[in-house]
Amino acid sequence: MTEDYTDLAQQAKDVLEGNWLGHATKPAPNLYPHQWSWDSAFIAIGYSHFNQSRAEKELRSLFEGQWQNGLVPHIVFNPKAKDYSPGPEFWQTRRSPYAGRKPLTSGIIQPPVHATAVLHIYEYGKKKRALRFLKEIFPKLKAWHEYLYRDRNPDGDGLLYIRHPWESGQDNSPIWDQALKRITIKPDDIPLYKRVDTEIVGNEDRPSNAEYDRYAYLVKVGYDNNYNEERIRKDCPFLIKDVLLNTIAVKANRDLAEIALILDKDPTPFIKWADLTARSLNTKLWNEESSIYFDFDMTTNSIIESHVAAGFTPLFAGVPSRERAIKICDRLNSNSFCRLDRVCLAVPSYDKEKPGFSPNRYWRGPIWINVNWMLYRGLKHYALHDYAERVKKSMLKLPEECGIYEYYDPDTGRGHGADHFSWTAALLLDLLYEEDAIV
Ligand code: 2M8
Repeated sequence: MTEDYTDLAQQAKDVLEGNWLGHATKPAPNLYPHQWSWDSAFIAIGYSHFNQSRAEKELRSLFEGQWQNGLVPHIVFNPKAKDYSPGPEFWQTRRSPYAGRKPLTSGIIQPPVHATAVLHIYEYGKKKRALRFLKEIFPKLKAWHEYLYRDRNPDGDGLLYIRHPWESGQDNSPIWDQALKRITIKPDDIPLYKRVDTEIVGNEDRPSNAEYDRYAYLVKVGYDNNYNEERIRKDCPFLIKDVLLNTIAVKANRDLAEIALILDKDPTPFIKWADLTARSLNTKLWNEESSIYFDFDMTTNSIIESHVAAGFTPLFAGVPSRERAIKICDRLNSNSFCRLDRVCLAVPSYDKEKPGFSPNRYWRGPIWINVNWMLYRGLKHYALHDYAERVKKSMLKLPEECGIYEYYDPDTGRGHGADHFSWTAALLLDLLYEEDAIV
């Protein structure tokens, strides 16, 4: 790259520094004052290029919240932050025999990007130090993946399920619309909660109250069942095999197998899991007509035909055949997403031509940098360079021209949600370092 990105890189580092809590990095200054699981993995990927010790600390502190059954919670609460809802008491994790008392955590998961982040630290860090970290974290990563394939894989097909929209990381994605609509709850069944998110960013950028009622209710299903996964599975009206989470699991298993090899341990279980999940994504969730992978609803035993960008992320884990990868690229290169021959930015999170598309409402249309980062790496893997270049350019242009935001309007590029957003900064840095754009 010819342009000088030193200033932009410094801005991104300043964002991470500003969000540093002393033990971990919060996703954004006000909206997200705790530590989030997949955010921390993306953040560690960014740090791995210029601050190895921070990258390690980030993951170490997240795994301090790991449950005894291996579950890595989606939030590890920061005791100093009081103004986030739902807070630690809402989760009642003490009902679980596996949850620790300190630090307090939520009771659900997020996509397992962690092994990928750890391998990144090894690849870019000082080897001797990284090896010590690998040794320390390997048993924890192993327990985490064992949890996923033991407790979230009831059909044995390697397609892990989520039991809350927050577990996918894509809170109000259109994927969940039908499943959430089916849940009819009596007002008494909704635990009391207070929304603070809409006091910080615009109402129009965030999920609706009806969605929040259901999010709160699904948390209750977890604690009412003492976080016993077998009981939750029988009781929970929301059980979905999600493409994004499963894609990330494939990649994480492949990376954990690499880590095992580096440590002279047996990589076989991780390779088997990766192969199993990849095969099922291909045989069960691929849709030939629309060139996309769709989620699967376990409650109705049916495919959820929702055309979201996450449906193309299997590229990131090398899941599709080359033929399918080319079809995916053609679909991306259309009016529904982002055409190469038109003025358009990166890939929006939802098909622009489908009902319910919104350029600003969170996971229902805006551009997210983490999804584009996965697509970029996937497209490069399949040597689909033209499209990969477009995605890369936008990933640089958006933060440079519009600020380091949580998400962006796909038409105007305007930033939405939280400003100074950590994973946007971290993945931008990853891109700049990988492309040797920082001197
Ligand atoms: C968003 O989710 C949280 C709930 O977990 C929220 O809305 O408060 C999502 O975008 C999620 O993917 C992300 O990890 C989290 C923190 O950035 O925010």
